[in-house]
Amino acid sequence: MKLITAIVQDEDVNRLLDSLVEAGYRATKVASTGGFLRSGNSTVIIGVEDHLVDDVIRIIDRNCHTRVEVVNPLARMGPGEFYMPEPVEVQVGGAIIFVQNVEQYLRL
Ligand code: 2BA
Repeated sequence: MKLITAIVQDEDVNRLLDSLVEAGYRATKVASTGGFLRSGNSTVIIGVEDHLVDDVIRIIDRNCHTRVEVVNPLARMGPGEFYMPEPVEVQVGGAIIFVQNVEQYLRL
């Protein structure tokens, strides 16, 4: 068995959960925050048999889209002094996916 952890954008998560449930998968959504942008994203955890991993990844791929975010970095000039450099574009993924082996899966 594998544990798939997918970090996706909030805009995509409900559609993704609908598609997963419709296809018969069990999934858990956890609210999360990206370390770089410090804005909300969603982490979806899905436990599946090994042979179903590719199908789940296909469903994630179909439902999660890459977007460009414009961020305004705040740069420090000296103690207490800041300036606003040009906004920069950051491409935020469709999804970041980790696949890990599961030692035990218990439903009590
Ligand atoms: P954030 O950390 O908020 O990152 C948002 C986007 O900013 C990233 O998109 C990437 O394009 C850019 N970025 C992140 N760190 C950067 C850095 N040190 N320098 C320059 N640009 C940087 P994605 O790569 O698609 O990641 C989307 C979200 O997935 C991330 O949000 C984070 O929450 C998660 N993530 C990505 N890679 C991860 C990893 N190796 N481990 C844990 N979480 C990860």
